[in-house]
Amino acid sequence: MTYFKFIAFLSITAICASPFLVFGQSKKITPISQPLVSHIYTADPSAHVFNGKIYIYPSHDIEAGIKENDLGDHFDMRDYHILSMDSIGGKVTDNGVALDKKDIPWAGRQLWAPDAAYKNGVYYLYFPIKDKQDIFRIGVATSNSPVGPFKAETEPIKGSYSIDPCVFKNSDGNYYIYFGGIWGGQLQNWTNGSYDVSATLRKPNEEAIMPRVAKLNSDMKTFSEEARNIKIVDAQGNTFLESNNDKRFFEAAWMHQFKGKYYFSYSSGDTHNINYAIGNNPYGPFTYKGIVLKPVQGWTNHHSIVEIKGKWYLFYHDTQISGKTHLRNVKVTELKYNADGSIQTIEAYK
Ligand code: FUB
Repeated sequence: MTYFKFIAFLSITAICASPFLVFGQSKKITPISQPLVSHIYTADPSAHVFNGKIYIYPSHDIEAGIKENDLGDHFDMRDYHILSMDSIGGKVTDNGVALDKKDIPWAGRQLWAPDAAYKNGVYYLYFPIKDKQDIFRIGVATSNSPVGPFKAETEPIKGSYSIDPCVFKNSDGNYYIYFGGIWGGQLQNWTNGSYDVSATLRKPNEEAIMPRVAKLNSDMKTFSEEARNIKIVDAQGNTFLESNNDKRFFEAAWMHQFKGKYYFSYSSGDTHNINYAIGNNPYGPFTYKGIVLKPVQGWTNHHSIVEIKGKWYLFYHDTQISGKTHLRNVKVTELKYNADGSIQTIEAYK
């Protein structure tokens, strides 16, 4: 499905009242969960539990007045607000501005989906933003509080590029950063660590573009290696083609561990499922297993998966409040595993 068809397909559902009409039919559907906050627009929720409290690191969507295009220029976000809550279903606090674009020395435009990590008394905020040459890089900022304010390093992380960082703490204490996003996220422009401004998307019969991973150094601010490609494979061990839109990677990487296995999840092709694939170590390969979350209202799909007090939760977003692709709202719902470790697919609407 092309970008424009997909927009049309999903924007029909973009009615802010709930329940809302679906696909132009008179049938009403009801979201399974409600926005966590409604006083600001929030998206791309990376959730963590630090010291027993839940923190959500989202993008802060704004109406920047920029016309929608295929490169996502209309997602012109300028700061981050971190949300916190004591328990699922409890009061959600907006902790104010944690990092502003004006305080990132190398920043150009578009603060996209962030993530956070904690080590030895320091909180690290990882964020993608275009540099002054309009190339997406990943930056890091630090704070002694999980809600900031964060102080950005003076340069982006060396060797970083593209968008959607996810920082994962392995059971052995090492940290890994996963990243990448196609189209507006510029991953198609990067081959062997070099940026090619003229690179195009892959052809349908070519191998799909792969997300990236790098181990972090103990300083949490530098890569210990050149970023590696992550192989997502089918049950026979074959990587996907560009035309495998419902299986291949698009953006929104997340990593979590469950019963000793590594679950790599991501938004797919141009179908925008949240898929998952399982591997035996942080680098993969990861074998495709299925869908965590079906496409949501709005064009993007982005998530995090976190264990909180013995239950697992999916944080995600849709456009329930605004009905507009670039003005999203974060949500949470319970995620369940089957006895064999597979994840029960979530439909965001009934
Ligand atoms: O929020 C901007 C971009 O939209 C994110 O980086 C993508 O994952 C998509 O959600």
